[in-house]
Amino acid sequence: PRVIRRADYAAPDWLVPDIAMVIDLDPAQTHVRTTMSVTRNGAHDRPLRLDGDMIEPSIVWIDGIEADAWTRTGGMLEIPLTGQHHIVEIEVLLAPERNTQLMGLYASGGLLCTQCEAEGFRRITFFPDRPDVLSRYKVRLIANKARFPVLLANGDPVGTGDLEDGKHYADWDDPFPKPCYLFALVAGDLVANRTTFVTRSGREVSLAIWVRAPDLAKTDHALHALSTSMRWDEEVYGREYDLDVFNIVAVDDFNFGAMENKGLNIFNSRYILADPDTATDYDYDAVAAVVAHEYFHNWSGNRVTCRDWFQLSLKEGFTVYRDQQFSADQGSAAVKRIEDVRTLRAAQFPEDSGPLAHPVRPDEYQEISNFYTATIYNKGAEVIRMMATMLGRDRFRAGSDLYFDRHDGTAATVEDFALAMEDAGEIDLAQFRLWYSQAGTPRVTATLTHHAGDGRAMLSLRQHVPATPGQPTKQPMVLPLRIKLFGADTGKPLGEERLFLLRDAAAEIAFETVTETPVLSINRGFSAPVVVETNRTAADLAFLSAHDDDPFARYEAMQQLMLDTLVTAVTHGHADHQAVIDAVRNTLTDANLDSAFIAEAVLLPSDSFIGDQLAVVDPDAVSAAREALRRDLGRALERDWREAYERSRANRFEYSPAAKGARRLRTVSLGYIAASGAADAAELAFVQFENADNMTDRQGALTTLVSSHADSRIAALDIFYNRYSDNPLVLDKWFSTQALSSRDDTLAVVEELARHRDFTLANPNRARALVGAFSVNQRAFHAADGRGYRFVADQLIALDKLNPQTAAKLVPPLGRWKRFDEGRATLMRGELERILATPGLSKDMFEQVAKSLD
Ligand code: HT7
Ligand code: ZN
Repeated sequence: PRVIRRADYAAPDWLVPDIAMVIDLDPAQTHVRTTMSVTRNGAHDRPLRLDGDMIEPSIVWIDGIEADAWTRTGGMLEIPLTGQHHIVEIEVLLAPERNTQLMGLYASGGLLCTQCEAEGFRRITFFPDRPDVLSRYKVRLIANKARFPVLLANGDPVGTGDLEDGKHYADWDDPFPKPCYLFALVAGDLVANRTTFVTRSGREVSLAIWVRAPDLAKTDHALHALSTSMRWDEEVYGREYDLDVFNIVAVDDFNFGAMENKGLNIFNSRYILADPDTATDYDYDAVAAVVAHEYFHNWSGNRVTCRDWFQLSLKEGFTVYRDQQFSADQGSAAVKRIEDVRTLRAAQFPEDSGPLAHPVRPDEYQEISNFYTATIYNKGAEVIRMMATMLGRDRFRAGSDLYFDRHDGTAATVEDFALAMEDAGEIDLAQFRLWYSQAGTPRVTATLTHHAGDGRAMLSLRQHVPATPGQPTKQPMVLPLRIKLFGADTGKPLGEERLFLLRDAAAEIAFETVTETPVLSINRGFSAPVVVETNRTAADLAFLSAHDDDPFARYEAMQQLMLDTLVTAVTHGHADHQAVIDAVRNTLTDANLDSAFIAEAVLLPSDSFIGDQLAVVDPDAVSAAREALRRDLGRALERDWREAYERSRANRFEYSPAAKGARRLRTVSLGYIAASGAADAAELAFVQFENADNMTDRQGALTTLVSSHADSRIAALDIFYNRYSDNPLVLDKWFSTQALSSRDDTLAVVEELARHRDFTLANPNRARALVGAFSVNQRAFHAADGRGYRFVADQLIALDKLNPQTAAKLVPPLGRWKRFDEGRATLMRGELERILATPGLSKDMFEQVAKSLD
C-alpha cells in the first residue's frame, strides 16, 4: 500500500482558478462535463495530473480541440500541456445508483447527493483532488423535473429554467474559491423549512432545511439551532455569514454525521430530525451541536481551509472546540464539560494507548478516511482549549481574529494557527507544539505533602508520555494544570486557584501558610487532557466530591473514588463500598445541586473505562464488580432513589435545561432502583415506558427493561418496534438498545438481530446501531469463546464489500487485543488475520487491520 507522508508535501503543479460543471443527473447514467481553466504553478514542465477513482473519461478537449495525447496511470489522468494557461474539458459518465460506498455522487432514499471529503470528488470528475487547489465554481444541474424538482448546489442560485423531455435546470454560482472536497449537489423531491437571518452588517440570508415531506415537522429544532449558532459566531468570534443562502439537506444514508459543503451542508438525518416522540434529549443536543459544528466550518474550514490532510485537525479540532463552547453557552457548562471529557476518555484515550495511536498532526497515512478520529477531533479540540486557557479569553480571541485575517481565502497549516496565537497572544508555543507531534496520553503523578509545623505544603509533579507506535521516546510536554487546595477541616479554599504550566519531567510547587490539612484539587475543569494519579485517600475524594467549588473537579473526585473502589474489587475480589455509598448519598440529596449535574455525578464509570485502568482486562470480573456496586448503591439508597425519581416527574414534556436534567435523573434513579432488585422495579419501568410523552423517558425505561429478567421487556420491545417500524432512526435505537444490554444472552440476541428483516449493512446508521454498539458492549463482545469476535469480523468482511469507510471505522475494538488475556488476545488476532486474508479487502480495512495486528 502507498504511504502518504507529510514531509513529502509539495505545492500543486497546476492551479485551477475557475471551474464550470454541467451535470445531467440520472440515477442510472449521469453525464458530468467539467471545464477547467488551468494555470501552471511555477517553472516546471510536468504534465497536468488529475485524480480519478472508478471513472473513465469519455472525451477530453484542450482549448476547445478534442485531445488524444492523454494517458492513464493508476487512477490519474495525465495530460501534457505546453503553455501557461489552458482550458481543459472532460466528460465522464457515472452510475450513482450503483455507488454503495456513499462517496462521490450517490443515491439515498430517492435523492441524489454527494460526499466529497476527503477524496470523493475524484469519483465525480477528474481533478487535482487536494485541499490546496482552490477554485471558483459555476454549476448547472439538469434533471427530470417530476422526479427531481429541487436542484441544489454550493453558493448562490443564479437561474432556473425548463428544458425538453420533462427536464429542468438550475444554475449555481459560488464566488468563494474552495477546495473540491467542499463541492456538493443534491437533487430530489424535497420540501423546506425556511427562515431569514439578518447578519450583523445587515445582509439578509435565506436559511432552509430540506427534507422529505413527512419529515418537515421534525426540522424546527435544527433550524433554530442554525440561527442561534450564526448569531453566536458573530458575537463570540466576530464571524459573519457570507452568501445569500444557507441550505441544509438531510439524507438517510451517510458515512459520517454531516458535511460542511460551502452553502450546502449535507447531514445524516439523525442530526437534523427531532421531535419529542422520536428523539431523546441526547439527540436534541446532538442535532444542535452538529448543526453548529458544520455552520462554524464556514470560517474554520471553508474560508480558511487546510493545506493538506495532515492539517485536518486545524479545521476539525478548532471547530469541535467552537461547537463545545457553543453548547456550553446554551445550557449547563459544567455538564457539557463532563460529557465532553467522558467522550474523550471513551473514544480518544483508548485510541491513544492502542495500535492506531497517532499524533493530532499525523506524519503519514495510507487512507485518509481512517484519520477522521477522536484524536484529530476531540484531542485536537483539547489542544485548542489549552491554548485558550493559557492565553485567556481576550488574547485567544485576538489570536483567532489574526488567524482568520491572515489566512482568509487560503489553505493553511497547524503551524499558521500556532503562529497567529503566538503573535497576537504574545506567548511562546515552541514546546507546546509537541501536542501536535507527539501521540499518547501524558500521565501525571501528583504527590502532596504537608508540614503542619511550618504551614508549608509541597506538591511534587512528574509527567511521563508513554511510547506509541513509531514514537518510542517522548519529550516532556506543556501541561496547563489548574490547581487549588481546600482545608479538610473547614471545607474552605486555601487560597486562589493557580494555573501551573508543568513543562519539565518533574517539578515542585510550594504553598505557604497552609494552616490546616490540605486536600488537593488538580486538573480542574480537565484543563489538560492527561491521566492524573494522586496520593489522595478515599476520604479526600469524598471530601472533594462534596466541597470542591469547581463542578468538574467535584464530578471527577466522585469518579475517582468509584474507580478506585471498582479496581480494588476486580483485583482483590472484593471492596468496601461504604465510602462510595456515602458520597453518592451526599450528592443525591444536596438541594443546592441541579438534577443534570447530580445525574452525571452518581453514574458509575463504564465497564470499558474500568477496564482501561487494569493491566489485563477481565471483562466478566469488571462487569461483576460494577454490578455489585450498583446493587449496593441501589439498596443502600433505595429511599433516596425513589424520592429523586418522584421529584423528577413532569406533567408535560418541555425542552429546557431544567426539564432535561430532571428526565436524566429520573432514568438514572430508575436504573438504580432496578439494580437494587426491588420487586416493583420492572413494573415501574414498564409504566414509565407506557406513559412517556417523549423518547427520553421511553428509551430510558426500555434500556432498563432490556437489561432485566422481566418478561415485560419482550412486550416493551414489541410495542416499541410496532410503534416505530417505519421510522429508521428510532429503529436504530431498537437495535442498539438490545446490542448494549447487560443480559447474558445479548450475543445470541444480536446474532438473531443480524438476520432481522430490518437489518441491513447498506445503511451506515443501521450497521453502527447493531455491530458498532455490540462491539463496545465489553462483556458481550469479549465472550471468552470468541463468538463475539467472530460475529463482528463476519459483519466487517461483508460490510467492507459495500462500504469500506464505514467498515474500517468499526475495526478498533478488535484491535485492542493486547489489553486482554492470552486466550482472548489469540482469538481476536485470529479474527483480524482472517479479515486480512479476505480477497479484495479494501485499502481502508487493510490499513486498520494490519496496524492493529502489529
Ligand atoms: N468534515 C466532515 C467530514 C466528513 C467525512 C469524512 C470522511 C468520510 C465521510 C465524511 N463525511 C463528512 C464532517 C465534519 O467534521 O464536520
Ligand atoms: Zn468538522
